[in-house]
Amino acid sequence: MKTTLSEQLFATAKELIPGGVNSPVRAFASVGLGPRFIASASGATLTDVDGNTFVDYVASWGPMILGHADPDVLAAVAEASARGLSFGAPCQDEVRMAELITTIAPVEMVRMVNSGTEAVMSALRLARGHTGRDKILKFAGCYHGHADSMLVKAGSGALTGGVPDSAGVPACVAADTLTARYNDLDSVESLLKENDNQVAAIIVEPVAANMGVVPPKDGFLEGLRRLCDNHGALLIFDEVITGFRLSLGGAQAYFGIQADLVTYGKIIGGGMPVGAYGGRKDIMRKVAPTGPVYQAGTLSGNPVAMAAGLAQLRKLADRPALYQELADRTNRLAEGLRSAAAGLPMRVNQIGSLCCAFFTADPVVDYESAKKADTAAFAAFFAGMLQRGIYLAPSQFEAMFVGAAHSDAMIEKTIAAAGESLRSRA
Ligand code: KE4
Repeated sequence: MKTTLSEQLFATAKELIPGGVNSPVRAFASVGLGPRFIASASGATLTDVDGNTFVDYVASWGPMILGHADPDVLAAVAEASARGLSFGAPCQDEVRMAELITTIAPVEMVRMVNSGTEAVMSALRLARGHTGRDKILKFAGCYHGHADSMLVKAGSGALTGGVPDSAGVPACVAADTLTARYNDLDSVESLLKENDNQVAAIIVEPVAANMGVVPPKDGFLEGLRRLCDNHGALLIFDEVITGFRLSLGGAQAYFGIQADLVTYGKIIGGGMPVGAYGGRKDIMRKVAPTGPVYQAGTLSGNPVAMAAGLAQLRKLADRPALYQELADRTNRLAEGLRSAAAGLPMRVNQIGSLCCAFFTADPVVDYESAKKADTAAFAAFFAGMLQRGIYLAPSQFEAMFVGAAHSDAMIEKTIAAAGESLRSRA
């Protein structure tokens, strides 16, 4: 496989951009390869600058649920762009976006921002402002973006790099972040009791997808709801990944649990930089300019980004059956990977259109069990799949994202490539 131009671009990039990338996990460091620089994408296919094509399971880390270069999304972006790129004033599509999100998802009010990180940091500040409390409880291995208080036992790229805590986070900030064990309600209750009346909120990925994919055990989310109510803390669902992916109403609708605040990103931008936070009106009204919690953004609600997000969300809202189709297709993928790995230490977790192959013989139910995965074995698998035209996330601790553009033939090609990759190593 020719990789000349990617290698040349990476060499130049490393002189000008930290690690040659604008987001760490893209550097392929944990899989010991150089990244492929992508020239174009369409449907579920990526084409790199050397002309190699891949079936793409990164999907821009989740946004591209309809597939890359969706014609309706592109048309909406072109039409909006022709009317100007940014006004710094309210526009009609911001109202349409708020109407659509509050109609299809269980939130009463929403504020648009520019990334999932910004959505999370704003929701945390709002929770603290609303409750008058300082501490936040998160879960080891969950990733909520790179706001200081969230880079404590974080997942995703922070975990991939083997550094779940980050330099530069003041001890006084980290001290207000409590870390519990995912799927372990006792660890949550003991922290709430030890920090009685000090915890503003529990923030959780309702499906953990940044330590690989780890679904909630039965009763876990319900238990968090009960513990928050009993201790006067808010429940924040970080739905940057699960929002509009697990179901049209996200994890709240999928599991039937009402959070107090929810964060969104990825899918709601249709590929453009968009985040959002929302929830109960009595809480959201505390956000400036109607309340004392300040949050702002030059490009928040950008008209072109709104047009892209609206086009994607409208197509999803018009096609509710897609979610079962994606779940069925992802289930077939998961079963195929399990068969391909027969006899090898591999556990495949799957829920909805999210899937992850862990190189471990034991069940993966939290950060501790996820960390037991053999990352060297994953790296070898990743390389074998890449060679066979399958583009996975370059980390054991990320998800495979299945979307509408993944055909049955692509799923079967992926399963066959997995069998060959695993046998070539065995
Ligand atoms: P962004 O700031 O990257 O838009 O969103 C941060 C974020 C918040 N919450 C959850 C649950 C997330 O998964 C993310 C970001 N996800 C990672 C992939 N696991 C983004 C990829 C990257 O960092 O390059």
